Amino acid sequence: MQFLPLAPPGQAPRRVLTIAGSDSGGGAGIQADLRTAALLGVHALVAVSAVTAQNTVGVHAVHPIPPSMVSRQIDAVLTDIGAQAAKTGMLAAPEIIEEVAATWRRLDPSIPLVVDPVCASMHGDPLLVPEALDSLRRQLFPLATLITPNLDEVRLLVGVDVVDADSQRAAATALHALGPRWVLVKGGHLRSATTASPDLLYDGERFSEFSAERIDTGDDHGGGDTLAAAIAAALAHGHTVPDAVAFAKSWVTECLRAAYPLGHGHGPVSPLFRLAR
Ligand code: PXL
Repeated sequence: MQFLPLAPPGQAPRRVLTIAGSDSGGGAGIQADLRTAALLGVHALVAVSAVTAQNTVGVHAVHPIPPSMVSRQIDAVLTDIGAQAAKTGMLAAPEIIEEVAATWRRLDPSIPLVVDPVCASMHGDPLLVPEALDSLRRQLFPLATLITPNLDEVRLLVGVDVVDADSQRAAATALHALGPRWVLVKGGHLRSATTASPDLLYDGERFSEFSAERIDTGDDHGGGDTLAAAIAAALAHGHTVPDAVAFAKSWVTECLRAAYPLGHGHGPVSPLFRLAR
């Protein structure tokens, strides 16, 4: 695959701000974003929104960060360092989503914002309280350049059960009506897709499909975070949304191929393939 250009030694690389939760198991969330950012040669700025106590088997506890502390982190880094793109992951609570949206409107950083509407872990443990769905839909989606829900999140957000290409289009249309510039309905959990993993991108006018070989592994923890982080990194380099999605799709496919077992549950996808020996 073609990688993003690296900054020359001594010069600042492009910056991506991640607003996300910490996974103590080091597989998903901020830790996944940081790995992908580092291995793609972008500098990650971090606003921690929640701390989770979790391992490869499940989430044991969630501690949301006070909303004002989330906005203080965003303020601190954007007013000094600056970023060329941003992404959100686990936001945990409506108060945090509302604070992030208010901070975004106030700072108006005019940079692409990728919203990965994380609702639950792969074990089904909640990472967002149900009352927060409305804040996502009303406050954050209208500010998003791109939203990247998986099929479980699609069902929660717009009540569409995606089972085939037609319902995937209907879901993309319903999500686009909530205000984001682009929608990517990830097809990774599509039952009818056995050998491919089709993601559908929609901008209100045109649908485009992004397909990649389906990698059958139980070690796919952090796959969605890694995809959104790679999209943000490509956007920070000035790529268009379709080009950034195509790039990130091949990045996450390689990360799935390189995934490794860990603990007694699901191991993480791994960008470490980039350090090929
Ligand atoms: O993969 C979604 C995700 C995002 N952020 C955190 C997580 C998870 C999944 O477990 O733990 C902190």
